[in-house]
Amino acid sequence: MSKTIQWYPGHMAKATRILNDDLKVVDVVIEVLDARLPRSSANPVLQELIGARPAVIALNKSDLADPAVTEAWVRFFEKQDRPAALINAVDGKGIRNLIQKAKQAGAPALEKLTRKGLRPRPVRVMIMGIPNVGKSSLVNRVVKGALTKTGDKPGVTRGRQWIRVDSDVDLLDTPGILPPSLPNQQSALLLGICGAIKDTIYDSGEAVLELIRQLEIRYPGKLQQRYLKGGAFAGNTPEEVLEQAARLQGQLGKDGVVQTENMARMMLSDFRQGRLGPISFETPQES
Ligand SMILES: Nc1nc2c(ncn2[C@@H]2O[C@H](COP(=O)(O)OP(=O)(O)OP(=O)(O)O)[C@@H](O)[C@H]2O)c(=O)[nH]1
Ligand SMILES: [Mg+2]
Repeated sequence: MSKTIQWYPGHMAKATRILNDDLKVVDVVIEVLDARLPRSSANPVLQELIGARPAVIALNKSDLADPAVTEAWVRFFEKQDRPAALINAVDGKGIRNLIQKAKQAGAPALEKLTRKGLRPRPVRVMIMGIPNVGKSSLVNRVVKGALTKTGDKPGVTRGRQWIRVDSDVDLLDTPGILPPSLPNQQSALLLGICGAIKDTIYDSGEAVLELIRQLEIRYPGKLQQRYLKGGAFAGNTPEEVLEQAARLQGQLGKDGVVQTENMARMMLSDFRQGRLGPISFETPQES
């Protein structure tokens, strides 16, 4: 794609400044990553803000990611002394473990307070991450109430609110922040496919071709199984695969012309609903 993706809205710059202020009273940061994209869903701007503060990584949407790959990511981060936990913010899997790790990470800061003779208080945990990775879902799941607004569109959370979880933990949800620029076009498309960038901002035609390219490399046979009943694709290029899938799925216009746009929408939607099975786009081994 030759056109530059213009996707850094002004509110993100403002939100970044607010985050920086809020961070001053925070003991621990939980950085929420998309388990399917732990590299591309990490925001270097947030990492810079977090600095040397204790942090725990939450690999969310683990239900949509390849379990073996997610496990490998947890080991990868922990080897770098970065505590990590795989979670599912919707059904609650792994959240107890995550909060436990956050408490552990915050313990030294609280001990310091007691040594100074100050009263013990809950550990203050800030949830950070790019849009749509499931920060609010995580907070909701932890407090088991619908106190925070969640949505299936990136950029739903704008305000800030501390939530007392129990006598040990306070949580702060934050709005999703994207870095002002992405390392490369592929990362941008994968973030679009996984829902972190608004549909209107990236080229969904390019995105579906990238999805096909990735699946053919990482999970050969998956697309054939779903759209070709196990048969082989006649073509090799992503464009050919898309066109053949459209034909075989009966995506034809009145004049019999294949409707690849419909097929593209269907594939993206199938992927996002997890109907193509668990998929990871990034592994710790690849640099
Ligand atoms: N399958 C699956 N979906 C999830 C999971 N966590 C969150 N979601 C979905 O992802 C979408 C975004 O969730 P939110 O919690 O609103 O994400 P957010 O990070 O708060 O987004 P912003 O506030 O816009 O930055 C919603 O449709 C959630 O239901 C998960 O673990 N698995
Ligand atoms: Mg939110």
